[in-house]
Amino acid sequence: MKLGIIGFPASGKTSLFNAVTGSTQPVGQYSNTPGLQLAVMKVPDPRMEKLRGMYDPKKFTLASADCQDFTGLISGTGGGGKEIKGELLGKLREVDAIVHVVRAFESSEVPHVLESVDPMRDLGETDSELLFADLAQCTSRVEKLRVQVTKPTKTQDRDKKELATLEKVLALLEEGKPARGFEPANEDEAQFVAAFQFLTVKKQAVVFNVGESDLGAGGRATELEAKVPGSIALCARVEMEIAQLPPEERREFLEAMGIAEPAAPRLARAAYAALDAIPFFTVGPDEVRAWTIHRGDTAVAAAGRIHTDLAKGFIRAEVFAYDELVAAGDEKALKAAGKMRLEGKEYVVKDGDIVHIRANTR
Ligand SMILES: Nc1nc2c(ncn2[C@@H]2O[C@H](COP(=O)(O)OP(=O)(O)O)[C@@H](O)[C@H]2O)c(=O)[nH]1
Ligand SMILES: [Mg+2]
Repeated sequence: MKLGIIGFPASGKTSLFNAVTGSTQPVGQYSNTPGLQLAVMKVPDPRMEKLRGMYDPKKFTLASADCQDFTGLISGTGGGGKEIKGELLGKLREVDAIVHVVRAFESSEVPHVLESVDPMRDLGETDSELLFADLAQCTSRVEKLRVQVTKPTKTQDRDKKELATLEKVLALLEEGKPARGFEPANEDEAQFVAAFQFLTVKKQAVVFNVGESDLGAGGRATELEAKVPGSIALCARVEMEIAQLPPEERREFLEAMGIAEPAAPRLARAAYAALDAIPFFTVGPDEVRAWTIHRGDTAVAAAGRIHTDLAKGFIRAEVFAYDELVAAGDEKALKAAGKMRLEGKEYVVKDGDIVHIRANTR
């Protein structure tokens, strides 16, 4: 899973990035040199801790997400350095989901490019910058195709279909509507749109960055979360400070700040929900590991996540639910109770399934 963190200058992108990846990138730099930082966010899951206790594995591997902190991509003023922006936009087109950081904290020390704090305005402004980027790219492709289809080339039929599809998307964008509103009429249209990697098709996890005094229940954080379904509100600066403490001191600090859960698991949950992604687990004395798939994926797709050979030689999957394992006490008791299931290729893997793939890998 690849996540791209975007938002206004000084909205708290790097603070959040540091908080969830444990990085120590400088924050509060107004140079705004366009660029990209990359680090891995481990996805904490209490179920994984429990499994670690049960299996005492040699290796313990949480699910992870690649996080990219985009600097200078969103200007907040509609403009921006065109060339580098193009390259950065290309990188953003490759992410699975956008983490959209929105400033909601007041601070006289941190200037705002629009000189006032207004989260809903900024949310809209950033979305329109994405829309303009899609509009520009789609327009230039459409113009190119319009010329190309007049020539008798080998790809003429395909080009015509692509043109017809993109013209429909372009009409939406020109009305100021995101490309996600486009409903493909057939598989071809769906593929053309997918290949284009429209930014306004991408799923977003919205993160409101509130001040430390806004964290209490019923305060600004709660209010903003209610305004945008699926969003989370947190204080990125505090989260970053906590992430930089020694692990054994974090719990106490979180409690003192009235934070029920740190940023990483919350952001991961929001991103999983946006992408309709779910975790499944593999267990054993060698390794306990969490994997990420899409909801609705089958056992053979899950096998493919682990290794392509396991998908190719798939025979069957031994499956039980995490909850059943905990209820039974251990794997032996679970098996004795007949709760271990044998499933075929078409079985749809559930959130929290523990899966063992039987495959012919010779
Ligand atoms: N008061 C306050 N300041 C914050 C908060 N989050 C970030 N900042 C400050 O805002 C400035 C910009 O933060 P940074 O993470 O670098 O933002 P970026 O430009 O979006 O990457 C820094 O000086 C941060 O310390 C917050 O929740 N409260
Ligand atoms: Mg930054």
